[in-house]
Amino acid sequence: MDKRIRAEARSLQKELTEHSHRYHVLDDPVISDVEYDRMLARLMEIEERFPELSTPDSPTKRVGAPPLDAFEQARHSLPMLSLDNAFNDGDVRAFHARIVKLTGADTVAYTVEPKLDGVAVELVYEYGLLVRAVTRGDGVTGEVITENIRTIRSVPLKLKTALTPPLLEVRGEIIIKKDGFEKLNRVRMEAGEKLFANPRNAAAGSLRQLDSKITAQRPLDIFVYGVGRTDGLELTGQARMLDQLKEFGFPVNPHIRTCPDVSQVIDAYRELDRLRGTLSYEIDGMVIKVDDMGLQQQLGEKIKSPRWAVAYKFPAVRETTVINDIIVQVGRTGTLTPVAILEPVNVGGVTVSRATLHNEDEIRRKDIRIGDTALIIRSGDVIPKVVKIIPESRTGDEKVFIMPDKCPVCGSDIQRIRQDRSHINKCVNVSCQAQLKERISHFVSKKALDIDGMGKKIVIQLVDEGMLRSYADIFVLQEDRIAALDRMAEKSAANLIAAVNASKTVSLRRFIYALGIDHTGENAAKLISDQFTTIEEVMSLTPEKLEQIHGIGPETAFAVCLFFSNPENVEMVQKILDAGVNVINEKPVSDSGTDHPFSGKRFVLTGTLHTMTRSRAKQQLESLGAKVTSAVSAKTDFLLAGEKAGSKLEKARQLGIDILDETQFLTILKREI
Ligand code: D41
Repeated sequence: MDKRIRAEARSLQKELTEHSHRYHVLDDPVISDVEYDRMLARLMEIEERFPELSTPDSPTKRVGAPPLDAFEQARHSLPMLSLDNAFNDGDVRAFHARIVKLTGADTVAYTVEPKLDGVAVELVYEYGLLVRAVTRGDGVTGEVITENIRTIRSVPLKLKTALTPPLLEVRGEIIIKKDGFEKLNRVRMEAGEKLFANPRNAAAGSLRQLDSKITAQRPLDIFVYGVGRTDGLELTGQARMLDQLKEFGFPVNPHIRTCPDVSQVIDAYRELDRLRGTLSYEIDGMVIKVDDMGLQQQLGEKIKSPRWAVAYKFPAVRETTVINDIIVQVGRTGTLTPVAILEPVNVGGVTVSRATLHNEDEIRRKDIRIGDTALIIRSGDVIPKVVKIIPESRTGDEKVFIMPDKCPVCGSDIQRIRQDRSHINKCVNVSCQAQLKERISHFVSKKALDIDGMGKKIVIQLVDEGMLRSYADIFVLQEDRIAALDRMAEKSAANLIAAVNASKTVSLRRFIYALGIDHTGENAAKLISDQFTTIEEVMSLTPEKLEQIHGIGPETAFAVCLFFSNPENVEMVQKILDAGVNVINEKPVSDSGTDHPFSGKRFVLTGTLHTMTRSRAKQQLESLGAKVTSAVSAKTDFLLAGEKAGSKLEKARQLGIDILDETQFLTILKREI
């Protein structure tokens, strides 16, 4: 190849990268769009003729890659924590007072940032190159969306620096600006496609595309706000870190300020609230962070959020509308909740047509009647609420709501139970179809067994058809019967069965959470699964033993024991296990020691697995300290061979490597540590 062609390609790559950064990050272009497009077209032509000249950070890589079959999962090397909320100045002063108390500092400087309403992601740069991008997911593991992220023009594919750090994990928020959102929805409307409810949903939907060529068409943007693991960087404070990230070429929000003390933080919040309407993107509050990283370290973190940061939310948005009806919903535990059916109204950019009314007492207290005009608030992602009615709008035709005395779904008796200072109404029939649908939906939800494709609608259909009477029925669903359901394509039936099978290996943490025990959410489930290894062990715990776990209160301890003291529940769990579900423990290597037979071993996975996906198997192995590689070599310790294993199995046999089938693998994986 001609040396001049190579030089031209390199020079175009460099210049286009610089111009793209000036345009998308600095908002300060120095050449015209036409000129940019001409240079890009020339570079594409060269790279097509000489593919060896196309580097991973070439600007031509932003147009999208071949579509994926599914997203891989990846574990964040440091968990992506969430933020506690503050709703008024008092909350912020209390946050500050706790920091002063815990650190003994006289004054604390804070860096404050607009809180963007988008999708949190982590971008991993190795030796300066973008190698991986992962969604926040549940904070521990997320989906690998590297190809989609590459299409975002303001994301650097390569760091702008001569002193490249070996590792930099950058965290930020992917957003769609207001004008881009409106244009996107206009185009969708013209094409007869479903509209996105708000910019955040549009951003999330765009990142969830398996075909990155579609993502490339969406007006996505990013602001970065922090780092995960780094190697080769000296970081001392939040503001200086953001400056460093800006120098590396990342977009950092221009409205970030450092405040010398908490009073200025509160001033900055007022200022940001005033500015809010003029911003080109949506924000829902301000994030306040202790600037000094030494102090941050000293303060540390709770299970899900750091002690050194808080989100000061903007007040909820309000709107008035008419209550057309009040219906009663039956929840997972049988609780009847009255819900207001509203004349649809736009509240802060979202169309609201329902609002919770909590319980009968609340309706009485607020004297809410069918036909009333009411004030509705919506704060962030919380369910809209009816604040009060507008008495001046009464005509006299409003109807008083009467709580039914039988369950509206199964007709069973309703029990009135005192709870705190009010009453709740409960359907006494544990096999009530409405409860069953809610329980199963919870059992298969993202944070529980995570059965993809088993949304609320499908669950309702399956229960109505009599195909689901208990959790265990999920695992014996038959593909042909599902395919025969209304509105169900053959392909989706097959996908659903595959997802059910993949969920058959589940961590103890997710399993406990999935059971939907009172007072036992994600947190409690994690705390319990950190202390115990098997579900059998958890089922036989006493309240005293549970209460010894730091973070588990008497209510949870009692609820868990009560749950397992019911023979029906024990039988229900046994049936799930009999249906082929493997509950395994995924303790991190650090607390489990290195005694597991798989720890430190090199694995290659091949073929189709039936009780989990390969990526889940990989996660499990890595959490035990094993290494998973793609090619079989003399260094490989084990080959995990699923169905239809091909050449890798052959090679492993030739090399005399230990081969495990799925059953053998699971037996060892589940071994107590
Ligand atoms: O703008 C944001 N949405 C934002 C989110 C921000 N400016 N800073 C953040 N800082 C953190 C910590 C302090 C935990 C590093 C965050 C988030 N977290 C966050 N985003 C989503 C979950 C948590």
